[in-house]
Amino acid sequence: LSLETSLRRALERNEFVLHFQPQVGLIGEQRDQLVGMEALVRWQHPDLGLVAPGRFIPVAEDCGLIIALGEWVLRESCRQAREWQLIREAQGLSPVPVAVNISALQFRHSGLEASVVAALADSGLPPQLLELELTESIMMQDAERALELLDRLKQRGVSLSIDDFGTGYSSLAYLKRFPIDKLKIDRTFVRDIATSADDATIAATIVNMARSLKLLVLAEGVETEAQQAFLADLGCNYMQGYLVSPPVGADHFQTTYLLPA
Ligand code: G
Ligand code: G
Ligand code: MN
Ligand code: NA
Repeated sequence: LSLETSLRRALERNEFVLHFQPQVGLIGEQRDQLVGMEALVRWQHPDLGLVAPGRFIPVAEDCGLIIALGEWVLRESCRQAREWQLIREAQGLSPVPVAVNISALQFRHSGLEASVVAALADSGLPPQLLELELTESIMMQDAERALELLDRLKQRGVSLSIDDFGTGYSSLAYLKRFPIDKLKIDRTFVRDIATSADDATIAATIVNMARSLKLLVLAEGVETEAQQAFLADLGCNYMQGYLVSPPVGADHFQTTYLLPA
């Protein structure tokens, strides 16, 4: 059986699951507060166990199955975020937005806007609680078309962030024109931030640029308190990484992060 056929079957058999990774404030009143969560897909294989997305997302992208899988991820993210919004509301807690990764093919596919609209409408999730993560290369590949699509998505009320920022090629002119809300600093720049002058400078430059463009900025892959302290000093708004938590299953996420005792 080819991996492609297995993936197609896995979708039919509902074998995909979402894990969630918390995003936490670094500075000001939001310091140490849960500010968001990133949804990350896994394949719960009957024999192989939990399969990481690095193993099947590229294949799904190559064979076009990423469109159907991406729609499932969008729908399930919205459904789960809405369920959690209602649970937290009953406890007097504020809602937590969910961030969803959008692949290159999904972004080029003409059905993306309709998929987003349908996932929001069917779940009842307010658009303000959905964030779409795109990479620089996805946005810059056909920047004029991207600008139009991003403007339409933005008008529908969803927020937009640039994932893995700093690893791709960004036109600063477009960065200013795109209706982006947030930059996510790639974890390769975060890793040696406290020990490498070059990486410290890159991170500081991204944070300063984000501030002058009035964008929020999140650091990915934060694993140590030294990295956290360094990023807080730079004025970085949020962090995500193993220091807080790896991506975890929905039940664990709910009991540990959404409904703290
Ligand atoms: O979850 P993990 O850290 O193993 O993710 C590995 C890679 O898979 C990351 O680059 C992440 O962006 C990607 N990925 C995880 N979930 C999704 C998803 O739902 N859609 C897309 N397009 N990529 C995903
Ligand atoms: O490309 P994207 O940023 O969507 O990928 C998220 C990936 O980063 C997931 O595979 C997740 O497991 C991984 N990740 C999350 N936090 C950390 C971290 O602190 N360190 C490392 N090395 N990887 C992380
Ligand atoms: Mn991401
Ligand atoms: Na990333």
